[in-house]
Amino acid sequence: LPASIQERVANHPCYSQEAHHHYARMHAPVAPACNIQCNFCNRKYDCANESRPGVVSELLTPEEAAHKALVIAGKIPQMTVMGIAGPGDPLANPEKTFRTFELVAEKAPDIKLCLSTNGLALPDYIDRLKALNIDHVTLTINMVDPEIGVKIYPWVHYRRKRYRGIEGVKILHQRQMESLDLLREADILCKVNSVMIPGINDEHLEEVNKIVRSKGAFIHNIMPLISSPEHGTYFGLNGQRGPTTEELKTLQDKCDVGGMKMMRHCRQCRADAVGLLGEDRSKEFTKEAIMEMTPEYDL
Ligand code: CLF
Ligand code: SF4
Repeated sequence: LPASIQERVANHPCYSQEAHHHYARMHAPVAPACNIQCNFCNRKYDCANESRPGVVSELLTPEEAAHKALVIAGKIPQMTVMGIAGPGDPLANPEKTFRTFELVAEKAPDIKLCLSTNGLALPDYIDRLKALNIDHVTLTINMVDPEIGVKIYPWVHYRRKRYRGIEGVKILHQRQMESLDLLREADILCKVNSVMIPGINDEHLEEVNKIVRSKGAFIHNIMPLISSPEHGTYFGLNGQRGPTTEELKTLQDKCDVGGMKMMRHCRQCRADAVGLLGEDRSKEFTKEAIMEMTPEYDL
């Protein structure tokens, strides 16, 4: 990696395999709404854009989230990144998401801001992301072929209208491709997450990998579908299984052909995760606990 890029990822635990041993992140669960429907999602739980589906996060207001970030920055000095990753899609909740980023940028400018989104709304907000100096954006891209997308997305809500079936998927696909281009042009480091769904997109993800690589993505994170019937997702109820560890690794190896890094250390964090990847300290930092530690911050 060129030194200039090395420097930009050196303390981001998701963008650098090395960094994840030393640096922590926190998620601000401020974004409940979503603008699409995924067949692996049950809206009561966290978004699979990033977060472990099937866990409920405690929603925060932007002020509560910024307060929490300041408290945690004091308690966990290795906490270098605050990400917004759910529980829905952050850019389907633009007021809450941007208010949180703005408060943290103002009060704690050293914390890196990070965003994870399905990309549908991103082209509308690229200028605001740039203005906030956001250097890390994750797009969840599960297909580059709408015929495959219809098996994953029953509908898409775009500009006040709901589009079902292929019509909606085409809009999502076009906006995701545009988002990749805009992020590259803005020189924002883009991570692509893809959920591997056996029998649906498993054989297609190599193609997704090629396209996102050609569009300048920095790193590709292929994550296994987690679908258990008790979470009541469409896929779970219809017996859709997730990939085995072996299947996942085989696909990641096939995609690991140079030109773009493959992420292999993702822990599919909760939307309210706190700590090193794989370490879950969210219970230590509930709203109540935070108030006990430091009741007030001048936000
Ligand atoms: Fe959070 Fe995501 Fe930013 Fe990381 S998580 S918004 S890029 S700061 Fe990381 Fe967690 Fe995997 Fe995400 S291990 S789920 S890739
Ligand atoms: Fe659910 Fe996330 Fe998909 Fe929205 S983008 S439907 S919150 S998994």
